[in-house]
Amino acid sequence: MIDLDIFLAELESPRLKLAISVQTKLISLIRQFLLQEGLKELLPVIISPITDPLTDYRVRSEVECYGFKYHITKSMIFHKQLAIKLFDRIFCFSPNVRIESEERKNSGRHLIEFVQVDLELRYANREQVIGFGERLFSFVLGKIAIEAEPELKSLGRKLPPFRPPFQRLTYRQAVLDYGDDFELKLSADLKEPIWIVDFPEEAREFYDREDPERPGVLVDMDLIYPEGFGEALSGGEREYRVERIRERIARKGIDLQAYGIYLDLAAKGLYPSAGFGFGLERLTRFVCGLQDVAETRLFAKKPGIFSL
Ligand code: ASN
Repeated sequence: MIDLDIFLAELESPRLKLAISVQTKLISLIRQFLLQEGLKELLPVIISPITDPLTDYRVRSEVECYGFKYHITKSMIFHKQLAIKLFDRIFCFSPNVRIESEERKNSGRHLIEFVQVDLELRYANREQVIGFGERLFSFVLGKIAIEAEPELKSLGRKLPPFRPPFQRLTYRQAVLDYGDDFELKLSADLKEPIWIVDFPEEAREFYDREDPERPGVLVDMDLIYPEGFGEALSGGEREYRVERIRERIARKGIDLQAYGIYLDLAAKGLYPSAGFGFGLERLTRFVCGLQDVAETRLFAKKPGIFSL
């Protein structure tokens, strides 16, 4: 059952009003930066026969139309790889649905429906997208501190400085220093963001490119927010050669047929590329200094909780 009182209180919440006002400005700044950089904005794909496998490719929501089965987008990764055939640099404000485990209900960082700013750059390598991400975050965070000053003041938020280049830590080192679940502990120790690079193959999806010189190590990265806010951004270089993609899918134990359409398209040729995505609600949470990502949007859906 939906708790109508909680829902009605949300519609009168001054804090939510402030957060959404900041978010509106963030959306405008992100778009401004990306358009200035010459990226084309794609409209989001909501349903498709292919979507990101993520942790378990069988966990996905489906809709049936005209006898065809579509999946609700978990991320537009494959559409990004295809779209850069038309334009060399693209982005999208992409709504994603991910059926997270109920244990994540109170993580403060998970919503089953969220918006990801997702971008891809043809022929780019990791170094270039890291630089691009640093410029994007510095631009947006530098400007929002000024443009949303009244809202941030009312929320009692003082943003920490963002001075790129940010430090880097390998995944291996992060695990050695903080343990397997390093994200939050590391984040809590940080005063500035940090890049985590070189995820092992088993920690990521099949589309992140394997380093040819270091088998099992991927040419990818995450950006971690400081002050305990956790992951900001995730991305990397992509595997674009169909044989290697097929091998990686098989190594994951995924049924090749589930990605048949993607493999057939990849066989026609994909460009080398790199890109990343970042959650808009998580960015809003960080900028506003909020406890819970559910405080950044109306109709927020936490894992396991039925809501509007
Ligand atoms: N957007 C991410 C990327 O570009 C993929 C994801 O959301 N899982 O790598």
